[in-house]
Amino acid sequence: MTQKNETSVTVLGLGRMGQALAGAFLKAGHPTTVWNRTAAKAERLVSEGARLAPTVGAALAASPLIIICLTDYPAVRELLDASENDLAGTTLINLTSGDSAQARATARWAEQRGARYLDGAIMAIPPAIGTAEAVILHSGPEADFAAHRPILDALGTVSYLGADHGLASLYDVAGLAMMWSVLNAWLHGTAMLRTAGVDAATFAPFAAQIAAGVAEWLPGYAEQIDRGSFPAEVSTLETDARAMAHLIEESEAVGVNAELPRLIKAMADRSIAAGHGAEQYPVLIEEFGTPR
Ligand code: FVH
Repeated sequence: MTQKNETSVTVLGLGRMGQALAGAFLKAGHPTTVWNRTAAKAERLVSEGARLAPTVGAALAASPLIIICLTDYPAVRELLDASENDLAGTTLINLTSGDSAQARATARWAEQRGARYLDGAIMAIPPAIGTAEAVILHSGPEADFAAHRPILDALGTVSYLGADHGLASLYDVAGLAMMWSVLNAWLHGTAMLRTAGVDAATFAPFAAQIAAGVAEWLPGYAEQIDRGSFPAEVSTLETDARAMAHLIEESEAVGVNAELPRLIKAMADRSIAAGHGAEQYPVLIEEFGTPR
């Protein structure tokens, strides 16, 4: 069994991501114990020097730091609930994707079992793990993050967000909102241009330029949101709503899906009806912050 020294680490879950995580720890020279429900997935890692634990209990006992990366939180809880280990002195870092409520509930469970707990979110694909490109977010007690940071650094660009265990998951889904919104806008524009014979590859560099330009507006717009004041420095929401109407009309005219711009226009119209037409676009934060 792996010697339980300060730099040893256990990885529970050897799917695509878990294998990449364990591989990065091995490459950085950390004694690494692994466990997976389907043991065959450990073969390559064992050939690279990992120790395969025969049971979850043995895997938990092997290292002071346990990295968990399974399909989802119910799988994590099912696995950990079945273990009878004394987890005092053990830090669990759960890098499984989920939502903030699941992260907080798992933190409470871990604390009741005497374990230290950090939640995490991986914003990278498996081949990027172990490189600076891999962004890995953590939240929970800062002292626990600081204590294990030297080991976590083997995984990529790691960062700490705050004491609330739910923060890493919240940032994760906020990042997904960004990613899909940008991609959906590009797909919408591409669908329109294709009706005029312009292919996706021709539009892509123009679209990238627009996305980069819009990204530059974010710090100034963020200031407005944090101040709660939206003076129309460059445009009003009413002006933007007219442009949204053009987008809807053009989409309908060329025969592409107009649902997305209709949804955004409906939000702008509600905001204008509430008296915000002369303010600047980020005033829509009120609409985005209202459950519907
Ligand atoms: N792969 C990616 O690009 C993304 C990038 C962003 C973050 N995600 C999240 O990482 C978690 C794991 O994802 P994955 O890609 O490794 O997923 P799989 O290859 O499907 O492996 C799943 C592992 O979970 C094990 N497992 C599932 N259910 C159970 C259970 N009830 N008890 C024990 N283990 C369980 C599964 O075991 P096996 O099927 O091999 O026996 C795999 O080890 C995920 O949250 C992503 O959202 C990855």
